[in-house]
Amino acid sequence: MSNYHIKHLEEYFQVYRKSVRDPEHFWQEVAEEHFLWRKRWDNVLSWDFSKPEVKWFEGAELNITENCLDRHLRTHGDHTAILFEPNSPDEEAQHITYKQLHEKVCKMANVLKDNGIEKGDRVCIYLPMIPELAIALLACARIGAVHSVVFAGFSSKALATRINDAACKMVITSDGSYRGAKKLDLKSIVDEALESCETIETVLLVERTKNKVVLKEGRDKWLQPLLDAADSTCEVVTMKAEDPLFILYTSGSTGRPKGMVHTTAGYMVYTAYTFKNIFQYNDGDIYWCTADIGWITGHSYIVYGPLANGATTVMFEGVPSYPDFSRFWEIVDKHKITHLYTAPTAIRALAKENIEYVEKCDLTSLKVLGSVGEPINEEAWHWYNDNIGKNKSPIVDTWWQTETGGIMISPIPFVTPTKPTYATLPFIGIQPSLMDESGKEMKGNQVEGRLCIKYPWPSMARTIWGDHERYRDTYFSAYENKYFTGDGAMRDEVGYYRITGRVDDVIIVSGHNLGTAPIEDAINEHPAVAESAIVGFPHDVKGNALYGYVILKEYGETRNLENLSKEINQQISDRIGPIAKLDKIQFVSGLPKTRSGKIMRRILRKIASKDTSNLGDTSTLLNPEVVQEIMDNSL
Ligand code: 6R9
Repeated sequence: MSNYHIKHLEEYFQVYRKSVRDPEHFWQEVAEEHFLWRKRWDNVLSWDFSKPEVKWFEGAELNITENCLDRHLRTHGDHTAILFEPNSPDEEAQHITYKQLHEKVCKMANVLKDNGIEKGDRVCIYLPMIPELAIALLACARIGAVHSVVFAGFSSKALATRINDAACKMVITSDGSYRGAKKLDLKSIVDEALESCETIETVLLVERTKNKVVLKEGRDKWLQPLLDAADSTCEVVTMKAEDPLFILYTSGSTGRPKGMVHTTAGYMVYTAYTFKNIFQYNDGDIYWCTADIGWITGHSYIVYGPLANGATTVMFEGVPSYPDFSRFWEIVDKHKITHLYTAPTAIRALAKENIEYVEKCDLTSLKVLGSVGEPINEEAWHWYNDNIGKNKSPIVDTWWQTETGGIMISPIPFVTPTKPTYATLPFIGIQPSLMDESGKEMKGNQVEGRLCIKYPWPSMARTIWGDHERYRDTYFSAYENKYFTGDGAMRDEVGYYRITGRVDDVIIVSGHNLGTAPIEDAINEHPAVAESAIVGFPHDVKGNALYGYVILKEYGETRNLENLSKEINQQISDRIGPIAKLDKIQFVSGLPKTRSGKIMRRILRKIASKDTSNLGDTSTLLNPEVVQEIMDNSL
């Protein structure tokens, strides 16, 4: 029996049991039947969570682009691989076939090689959502270079930190980017970043907005002429199963971003297998994930997972509100989208607008809807289900993380009965467990605890770039022999999981993970600021918004506090990016602290959420009087 495509609930349970009883045998079968290998593995899995060390398909050799491109040429060469929808609806969409994509990737790979990029070198990609972004990832993968995509909304400082952390040799960027009515000047952000980066030898520039740019002699080159001159075939570099494929940064609870390292074989097998089943993708379907490739969702479910399955994957350059709030639904109508995978924050933003924006479009092509990035609230779930899915397209609420590489808990559409706000059942091969405060695993149903995973799965991150110890401390030290996710979850009476949110110092704003520490660091760098604390509070579109409590060096200072708030937000924007700006800033004389000097965020969170009826135990506070002051002046 082929386990590749699950079609009934009974089959899910059967395959799940098999995948848990004998994971090695199960994944070996999937790997054998559905992928192209240059050399077979010697060993399916070896692992030790105490080190932690995890190796899948050791000894195998392959190239992921051969699986995403070359092997489809014979059967799918003229099928659309990437369907590009530009920012402006007036600009024509592009249908790039597998044949064309293969050629474009080969050319780009040759340009990278001509510019000194070799296997193992790190290449930073800082591009808007244009086809060159996907092509750049694949070109790196083809020659074994490790790509490090930085979301093109990050500031120059954030970009520089990431370039330096991975010691990248090259940046691929563009003259600019379109975001709705705005035009952003990416090249000067890169120029500014590179003032503090020593490892970059070459900058390749895609022309997109025709912004005026200054080229730095000997470093910066326009990409197009190089592509035009490049050879259109490029032999793949054979990769070992555990060779790194990419680095992708995610926020942590300390200031430095964590460069999660994903390797080749396991990542390929798991993203391809999850894509096929969780979206029930069939030939001829048109699949659209609205994420940006700058995040893991875009890596796994715009690029690698869909292409490994020979699917048509849509890349959208723009935003849901441009030229108006009908844009998403117009794209669905125009391209006859069958699968729409988006985020709760987008759903909430669009649900607030006039329903006519939806109703004027024909959405009958839709078959499956997806949600990712944060818990989807009941109201948004129903709006999505009723108005977009018309009660016939199942919603897959997919829980996973940058660190997990692929979807971990999710319904399978038409297979798993859905339940609003529940990510439902673990995917094939995934063994979740809920832990109580004392570190004991909670057995049975109707329990709530901290979500861990107790057995390796193929696409898990293998380390943090340059800091394996931090990898161990962050994910494998809280509970012995388990991967700790940082999320809380409950398991209902039938074993369905509902993710309740982060239990650490990460706050999810509009689906973006933000660590409190880097934002506080950015605020504290302002000369007038002595100390600060950031908490999240509920926001009806963003899910959470940020509330900052700031102590000034001279409290009661006569400076204009409004201007100071603006300066603080500007500072955050410069250091991290506009996504991390604070919605509210309250100047306080002190912060509630424990005797050991720890800020009691629990109290600040309650005040920010206007939930002050029960602040819990404040007796351990060093300075309980400050709580009343903060409440009295709360915004
Ligand atoms: C894929 C992605 C990971 C964090 C994760 C959790 C939250 C993601 C969710 C969800 C509830 C879902 N999260 N999907 N919470 N339901 N369906 O988003 O990766 O950016 O690393 O974020 O996002 O808190 O721990 P990443």
